Amino acid sequence: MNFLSFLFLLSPLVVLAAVPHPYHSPFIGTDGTSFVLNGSNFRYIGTNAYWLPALNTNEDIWYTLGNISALGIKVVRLWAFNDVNTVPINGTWFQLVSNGTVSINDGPNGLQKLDTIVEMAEKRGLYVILSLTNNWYPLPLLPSNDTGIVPRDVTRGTNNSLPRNYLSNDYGGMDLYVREFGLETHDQFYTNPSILNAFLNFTTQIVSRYVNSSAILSWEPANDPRCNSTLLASQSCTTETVTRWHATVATHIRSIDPNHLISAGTSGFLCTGCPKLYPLHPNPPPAPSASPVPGKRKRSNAVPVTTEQILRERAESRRRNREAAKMAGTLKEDGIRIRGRWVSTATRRQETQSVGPTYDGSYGVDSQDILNIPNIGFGSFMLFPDQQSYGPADPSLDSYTNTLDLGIDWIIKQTQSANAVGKPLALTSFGLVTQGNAPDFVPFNMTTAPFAPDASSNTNSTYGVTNQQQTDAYSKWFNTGITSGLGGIVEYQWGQSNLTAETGTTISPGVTGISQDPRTTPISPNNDTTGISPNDGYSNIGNDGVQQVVQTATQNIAAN
Ligand SMILES: *[C@@H]1O[C@H](CO)[C@@H](O)[C@H](O)[C@H]1NC(C)=O
Ligand SMILES: *[C@@H]1O[C@H](CO)[C@@H](O)[C@H](O)[C@H]1NC(C)=O
Ligand SMILES: *[C@@H]1O[C@H](CO)[C@@H](O)[C@H](O)[C@H]1NC(C)=O
Ligand SMILES: *[C@@H]1O[C@H](CO)[C@@H](O)[C@H](O)[C@H]1NC(C)=O
Ligand SMILES: *[C@@H]1O[C@H](CO)[C@@H](O)[C@H](O)[C@H]1NC(C)=O
Ligand SMILES: *[C@@H]1O[C@H](CO)[C@@H](O)[C@H](O)[C@H]1NC(C)=O
Ligand SMILES: *[C@@H]1O[C@H](CO)[C@@H](O)[C@H](O)[C@H]1NC(C)=O
Ligand SMILES: *[C@@H]1O[C@H](CO)[C@@H](O)[C@H](O)[C@H]1NC(C)=O
Ligand SMILES: *[C@@H]1O[C@H](CO)[C@@H](O)[C@H](O)[C@H]1NC(C)=O
Ligand SMILES: *[C@@H]1O[C@H](CO)[C@@H](O)[C@H](O)[C@H]1NC(C)=O
Ligand SMILES: *[C@@H]1O[C@H](CO)[C@@H](O)[C@H](O)[C@H]1NC(C)=O
Ligand SMILES: CC(=O)N[C@H]1CO[C@H](CO)[C@@H](O)[C@@H]1O
Repeated sequence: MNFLSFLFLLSPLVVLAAVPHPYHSPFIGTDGTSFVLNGSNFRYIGTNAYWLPALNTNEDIWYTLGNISALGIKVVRLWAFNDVNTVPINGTWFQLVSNGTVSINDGPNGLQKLDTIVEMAEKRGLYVILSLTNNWYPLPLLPSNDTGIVPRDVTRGTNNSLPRNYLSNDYGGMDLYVREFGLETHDQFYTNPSILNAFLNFTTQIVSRYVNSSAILSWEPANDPRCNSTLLASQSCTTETVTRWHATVATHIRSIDPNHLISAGTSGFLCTGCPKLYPLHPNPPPAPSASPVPGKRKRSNAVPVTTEQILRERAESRRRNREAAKMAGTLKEDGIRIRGRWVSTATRRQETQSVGPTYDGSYGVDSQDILNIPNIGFGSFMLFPDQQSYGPADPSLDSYTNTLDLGIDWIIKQTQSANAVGKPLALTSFGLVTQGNAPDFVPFNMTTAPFAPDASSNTNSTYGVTNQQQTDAYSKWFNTGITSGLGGIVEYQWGQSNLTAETGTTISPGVTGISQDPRTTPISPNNDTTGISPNDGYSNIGNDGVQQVVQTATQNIAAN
């Protein structure tokens, strides 16, 4: 903002118009570690539906939002980016990034799709979290042919494929910019001036459309930003690279949009030993003396998560679990005996001495430092045990219990970290792959489904948890999040049936997963023209238990 426009903002009339009283604003704000809406604390259950802009009709968007809202869900997180390097014959696309130049599609199959979603969300009383780019855009793609559709090669060995936009990692993103600008490393997305200019330009186009919409909960600069992706990072990428980029993008968004929150879109990785660009104030200043919000939580005096704490708590929990297993007679010894004395294995010793990649900055992400950037309004984290380890497994526990417990511990540590910064926190996506979803499961960094029946990589025909285990895990994680004070909990992800299907588009007739090729599968014999939403392994469509748990969580979080 230049000095003149700064003065202009200070004139009383403009201040009234642009910055309503924080406690009676139509926009969601924050107060300490709480979200605030119109004078009250706002806590929400949400869902992810990255594919909403790829639906074929506006009615489909309207009904999907209606079904979401009918469960009591208040927030939907989705992709506000859809980058291509060749204009596709049909389907949605937002931005052409090609050979170092960019142009934006604001037509009916472009940003007008997003306009429709935002408008309909507002009518349905829903709020959206809009991500502006993605860390993940793995290749290869199959070659495009005369259909103009560039499919993903999903099932190894068969060349079975899915249409563009079916998978969450098929919407362009950082690696597409890097390639099309003729560069090489993933972190050049964060540091190259031409890419930064193009990305800020795109950001301006999106953000300026909805400055006055009350349906925007927040702008998320990127989904799951890290130093590495399919393209690897240069040696110079550190947590400071990623933190600095967030500060730049947040400053830019704030210069366009004074109304909406800007959130960190990270997976929540912390770095207990990293230097900080935004160190915590040793004595936090008193909270602003605005009129208190009813039911507002007191400012927490939480301290950041430390290496010592993680190691101590892991050792204590192992000891407790070991005792319990001994009592129950289920203890599985995993060490070796030396002269009659029990000694744990070398791996175990090593595991108990390092905090591991989720806490040591290996991914180039320090979510605490990013959260403490002044223009970042709230923190976010994710929980995907099928794709990420959240700590060493405890040998006294079975693998499902380990998954559950590590998830619970991750949620609690994240809350502690955000409390230390003094800002709200949301779990913006979490999921567990079920046996039913396993054939459709494509990890974020891959274009193939490792557990598809015909995948050459498929060595585990029973991969995934049961529906009941998924339901129980979601229930426990929701409850942990609610009792530990999360502002929002957003499941991954919504599944919607009865969508309008058209051959050659993201929603194709008769397609129920990757076992069929939507480009070639003929209209089903009864000429069914409906389809279901994309499934990258986490759709909640096949498990009614999860739908019920989500609904219960919407009631519990409101009552808490
Ligand atoms: C905001 O709260 C006031 C009372 O505190 C209420 O009259 C008004 O209807 C609320 N506005 C909205 C949009 O909910
Ligand atoms: C849910 O979606 C179906 C179509 O799949 C639609 O008929 C129904 O009206 C929707 N429900 C709501 C509450 O919008
Ligand atoms: C890419 O741009 C450069 C100059 O900016 C030009 O020389 C080159 O021909 C372009 N390549 C393609 C494939 O358009
Ligand atoms: C393009 O792909 C479709 C679907 O796989 C196939 O039917 C068609 O023959 C292909 N066209 C060419 C020219 O390869
Ligand atoms: C998309 O393109 C394919 C191939 O040209 C065509 O068969 C199909 O009808 C198109 N679908 C839409 C919705 O335009
Ligand atoms: C898969 O497609 C690629 C590229 O079109 C081709 O080279 C390869 O032979 C195909 N493999 C199979 C098993 O069809
Ligand atoms: C910014 O976006 C506009 C609109 O699409 C485009 O015309 C322009 O070339 C872009 N500029 C840069 C520097 O990317
Ligand atoms: C990730 O990025 C860092 C920093 O550049 C690098 O040292 C490391 O080797 C990368 N890790 C992987 C798995 O590529
Ligand atoms: C993707 O990530 C998984 C889990 O971290 C890893 O096992 C796999 O090798 C990765 N695949 C690629 C293609 O990077
Ligand atoms: C196969 O998957 C199941 C369920 O996720 C798991 O319990 C089992 O350990 C896996 N087996 C192998 C060999 O990976
Ligand atoms: C489905 O459509 C085809 C072609 O339009 C038609 O020949 C066939 O009779 C239809 N089948 C049914 C069951 O309606
Ligand atoms: C409202 C509606 O159309 N519901 C249908 C959605 O699809 C399922 C399964 O195909 C049908 O059973 C519903 O009747």
